[in-house]
Amino acid sequence: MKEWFPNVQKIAYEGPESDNPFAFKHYNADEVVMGRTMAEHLRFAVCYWHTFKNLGSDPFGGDTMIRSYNDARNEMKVAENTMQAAFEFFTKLGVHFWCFHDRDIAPEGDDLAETNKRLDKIVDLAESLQNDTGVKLLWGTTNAFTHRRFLAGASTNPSPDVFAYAACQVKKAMEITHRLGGQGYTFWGGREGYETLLNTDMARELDHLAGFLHLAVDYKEEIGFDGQFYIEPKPKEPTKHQYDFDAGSCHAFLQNYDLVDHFKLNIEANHATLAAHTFPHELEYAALNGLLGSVDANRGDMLLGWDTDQFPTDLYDTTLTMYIILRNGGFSPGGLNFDAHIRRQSIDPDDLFHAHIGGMDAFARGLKNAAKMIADGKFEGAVRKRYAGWETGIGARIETGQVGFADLEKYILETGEPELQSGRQELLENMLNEYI
Ligand code: XUL
Ligand code: CO
Repeated sequence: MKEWFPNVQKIAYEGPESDNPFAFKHYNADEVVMGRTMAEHLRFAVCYWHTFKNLGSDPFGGDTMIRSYNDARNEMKVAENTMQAAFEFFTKLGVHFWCFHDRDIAPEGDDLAETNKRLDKIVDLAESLQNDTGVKLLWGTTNAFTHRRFLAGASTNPSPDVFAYAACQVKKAMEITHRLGGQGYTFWGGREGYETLLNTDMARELDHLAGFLHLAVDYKEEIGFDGQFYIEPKPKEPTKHQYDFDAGSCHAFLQNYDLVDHFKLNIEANHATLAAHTFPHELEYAALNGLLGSVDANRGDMLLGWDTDQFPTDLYDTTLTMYIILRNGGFSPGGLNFDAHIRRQSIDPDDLFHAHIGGMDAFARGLKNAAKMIADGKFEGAVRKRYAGWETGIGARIETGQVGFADLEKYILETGEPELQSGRQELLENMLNEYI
């Protein structure tokens, strides 16, 4: 069989002393950390759209990357070659999962029937490659935002015909995800949002979005798909205001529309920072509301205000991410999907390997750091100490609902000015540096 990445062999773990750029220095798939292997904890996935379909174009210029699998005369041949190349890449990298949008893997035909036929053909190939390699589908999704029919959104489009078209697409994408044994299905809001309230009936659009998701929940049941549904928050881009703004607004929306039992969140690092939150903030909020599902691992750029989708290399982020995930029992059936693309000037296929190796090593270090932080218990101890006042006396009586305002007034009149304690932020930050 043709090799699409002949320069690169299977990536092995060689340890921190290695200077081989095509080896892992920290990610050792079978190494056990806190009772599970690194592979079981981290559940890395490669995303199809950035890794194989993003060829470096930006708003100012076209593609910069030349790939042998794109060099075929017809679009379906390109799609087949790309799928072969993708599974070679997954296998050489040693990731166990992948993620895709329907339109990443097969080009649209002249009408929906032809488009679906093309998808089925490529899914046949994907299924046999999954069987040959053991690589599994973390989640599937729909691209209902690139085609011009979706210029004003999919389920929130003012046109019911566009709503119906999007439904057909999600129906089919759920079917193929199910067929490929997908462990989840993601709804990212695409163009579900608005540019100006002057032309937008927000109440109606939100009702339609919820109605659409209820139809998806019904269809999930109908076809017996038992994967996890995810909503992926993002505050802006492509619309000025995306309805799934952040974890908090998604939570409120899911509660309002009686959907909260059917969804978890897929938290993306760069979407968190676009919402002016930190990535750990979004993870923690999701976790404490039972919504921590999966992660789109990437990072933004402090100096650029858009979704740069860079590969994650920040050890503070990976450490704090894994600290939250480990303390919440891990994230199966979710995982760490590299929703990231290499920079426009990184034009070689080798760069795809460097990027993923770096991201996997960064998360492996984050995992080990977090495991050590948990074992040492220093941070947990500091937080426990800070809130110790709630364990006994007046604190316990407030928490258990035994006192009213009048009781609290009496208490303060008796005890006087509250005693204050330091937040010790600098000390805790110094302590964190010792783990990085
Ligand atoms: C867009 C984004 C998407 C979703 C899948 O910003 O993150 O790639 O992850 O549709
Ligand atoms: Co994403």
